[in-house]
Amino acid sequence: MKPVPENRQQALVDRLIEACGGAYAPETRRKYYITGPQWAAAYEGQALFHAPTRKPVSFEEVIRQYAKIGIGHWCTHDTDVIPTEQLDKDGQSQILSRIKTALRENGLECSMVTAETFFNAVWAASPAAEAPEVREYAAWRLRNVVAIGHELGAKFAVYWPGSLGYYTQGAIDETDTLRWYADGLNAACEADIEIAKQHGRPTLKHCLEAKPFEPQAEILLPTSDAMLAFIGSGLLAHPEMVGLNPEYLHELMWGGAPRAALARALLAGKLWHFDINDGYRLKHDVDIAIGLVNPLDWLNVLVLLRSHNYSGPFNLDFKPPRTTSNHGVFAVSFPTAVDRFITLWEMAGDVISDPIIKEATDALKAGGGAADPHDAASVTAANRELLTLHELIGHRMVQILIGAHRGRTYSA
Ligand code: 3MF
Ligand code: MG
Ligand code: MG
Repeated sequence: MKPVPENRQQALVDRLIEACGGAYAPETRRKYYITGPQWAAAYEGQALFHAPTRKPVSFEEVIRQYAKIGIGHWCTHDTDVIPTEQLDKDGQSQILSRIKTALRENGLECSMVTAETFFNAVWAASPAAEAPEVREYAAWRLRNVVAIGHELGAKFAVYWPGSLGYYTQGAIDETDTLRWYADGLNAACEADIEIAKQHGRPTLKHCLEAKPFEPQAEILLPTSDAMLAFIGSGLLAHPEMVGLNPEYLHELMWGGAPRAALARALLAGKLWHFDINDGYRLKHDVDIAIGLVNPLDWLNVLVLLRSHNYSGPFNLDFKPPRTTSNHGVFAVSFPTAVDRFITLWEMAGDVISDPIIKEATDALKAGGGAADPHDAASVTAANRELLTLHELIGHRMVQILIGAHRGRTYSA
């Protein structure tokens, strides 16, 4: 092939993505509770070792492009859109009114707001630092995020306490830090109760998001399970207002099974919001888009969520790779992420209604009917053949994933 001149590359990408087929119409995509973060689309490719590879994108452009793709909800950190020094000032109200205009003109809703408590230098020692003025600043930021949420019509507030930890052990007392962190969340919930009353709206659902490492060396609430224990610790004034926003990759990062972590959150009644992406076990936060690494695991996750009627948002918290251009972010990255999600969600429906999986599962639950349930040998023998069905179910899941259940034949 001859070199492809720069001015023909976008057309090539557009033609090939069209040729891939399988794209859903924007109206179909909008039927799913999919939310698009400002920060994901505006990510310029920078990181600790990386310079940006893309140009900045305004929130107006992100909202317009999400509308075109069929992503019906938008979410943001306070400082993605409002410069830190303008928070709770005139600049904030002006930006909020521009956001509301952009959302209205494009038929999008703001689903969630989140506080940036990890980027600014003020969080060097976390939002629950020893110095009371840092904690007062954090409480003020959280209260302001709640106010922004109500102003924009959001239903959820998310908190990722990425700087709640340390680089060197022994410098802080973890129990103090956790108490102080709870004080910040309590301030957010108290403010929410007041502001919700003024607006005649329900209070927000406050969702904690855990990540096991990054950016600190040690994180005090590293997993969704740690977050559940924290919610139940007695430190929160309104534990009923606080739930979870697990992130798929964050659970994989510590070596856990995302599906099992989600099951524990479901049992606790705290699975309220879900960040969807992909990546590798026991690696850093690569934020690859859903289904590009672990489609079978993702199918399993969605079977669990469909079986338990999860009805919260699916938040596209991934990062378009640095190799993707500004054009590619909206031409390839977001539409294909959405379409893989929808495909896997629909396949999860196929799994749940698959007669083979259903019969196998029912048989396993019926058991073999041991003559003496207090005799190990008799119980073991009664189930010996049935238990082969576990592997059969695994095989069937793969068949459904690759379409082989429809009777694919190969020339061999
Ligand atoms: C970091 C994350 C965050 C959180 C966000 C919402 C930048 O790994 O996942 O995204 O999702 O701060 O609270
Ligand atoms: Mg993440
Ligand atoms: Mg996240």
